[in-house]
Amino acid sequence: MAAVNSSKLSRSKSQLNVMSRWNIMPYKLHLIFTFLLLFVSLCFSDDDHEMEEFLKREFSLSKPYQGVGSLGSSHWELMGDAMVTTDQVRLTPDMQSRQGAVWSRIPCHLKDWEMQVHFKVHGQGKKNLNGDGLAIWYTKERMQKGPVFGNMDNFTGLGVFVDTYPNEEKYIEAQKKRYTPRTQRIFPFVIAMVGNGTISYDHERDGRPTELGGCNAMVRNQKHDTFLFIRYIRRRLTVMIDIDGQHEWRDCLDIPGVRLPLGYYFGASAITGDLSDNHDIISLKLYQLTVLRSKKEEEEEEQDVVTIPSVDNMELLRLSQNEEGMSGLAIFFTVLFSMLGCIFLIVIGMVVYSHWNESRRKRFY
Ligand SMILES: *[C@@H]1O[C@H](CO)[C@@H](O)[C@H](O)[C@H]1NC(C)=O
Ligand SMILES: *[C@@H]1O[C@H](CO)[C@@H](O)[C@H](O)[C@H]1NC(C)=O
Ligand SMILES: [Ca+2]
Repeated sequence: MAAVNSSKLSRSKSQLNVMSRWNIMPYKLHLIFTFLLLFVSLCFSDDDHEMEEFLKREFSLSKPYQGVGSLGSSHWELMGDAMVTTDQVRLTPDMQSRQGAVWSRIPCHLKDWEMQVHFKVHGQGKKNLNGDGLAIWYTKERMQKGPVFGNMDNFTGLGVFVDTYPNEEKYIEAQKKRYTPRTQRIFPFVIAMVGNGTISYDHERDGRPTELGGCNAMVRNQKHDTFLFIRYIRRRLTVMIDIDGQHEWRDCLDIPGVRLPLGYYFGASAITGDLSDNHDIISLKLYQLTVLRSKKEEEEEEQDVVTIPSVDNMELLRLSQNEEGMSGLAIFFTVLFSMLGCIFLIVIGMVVYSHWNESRRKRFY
């Protein structure tokens, strides 16, 4: 109320007053800004540790993609069917049997980082008549063609896949087997995988045997922007998505004990088969995260240098994922059977009541 009154007042007063109002504005703005910053930093801070982030241009790819794809003059190199336009790096067009990639030329030696991926998957195909998806990489190898979303199999490092086609579901359906709720997934589905050079990605099963975790993500043919965040702090891998146009991050997976060596390459790749889509990268932004470490932590990391990617307690991880699936199934059946039970009791009750009613009427007549 007071604010409205004062603004009316100032409008009726002299130029000088208006001037002084303008002098106050920046101060207010400043206050608001400080609060916003505080709020944002609170939201983004990693538990009890302070954290700062710096955009690293040499590991980032954004408009106008200066020099990308031309010889040697950029930090990024194109491969296969990938093409640069004014608005995006198109990894594949919406055509069959294409594959393309964009790879950083510089190995990354940052310990803690976050990759923010602005991407777009779109095409003419109807739902589930599109494919196959795109991948974001942090690997030892670069510029290799192959079956894993346009990259080589048995890769060494981290892959985060936006899988847009349910191969396993179609495969099981083709064998005329029933697809059970436990295994049912809604596609597109995002998963993460860590390879050590000898682990194969199982394309027919959408990578389930080797996945660290995942989530569904309706990213296809969206009018708003879609983002993927891959954060790696203190050997903890977190993947988040922002795909609803609400500028909110949604957790996708969060796994501690992910050991990734330094000096690997960032990249993005995509593939189409019989089914296709445009797979576009609009930007890749890499932030260095400066995480305060205690002396002890630093010493431990120096003694325990990672040379081969691995994930601690991978067996436990897989077990807990299966249990999660089972308990979901258990809940489903519990609810189903209790509902059936209720309906059964109600029907019995109605039958008994109507019999009792009839026999009572018969007694009267
Ligand atoms: C890679 O991982 C597999 C499965 O965890 C393991 O059997 C194999 O020994 C690992 N290879 C290397 C080189 O560490
Ligand atoms: C990947 O590794 C598996 C098992 O180690 C092996 O059977 C397969 O031939 C390898 N594939 C490629 C393309 O190297
Ligand atoms: Ca798939």
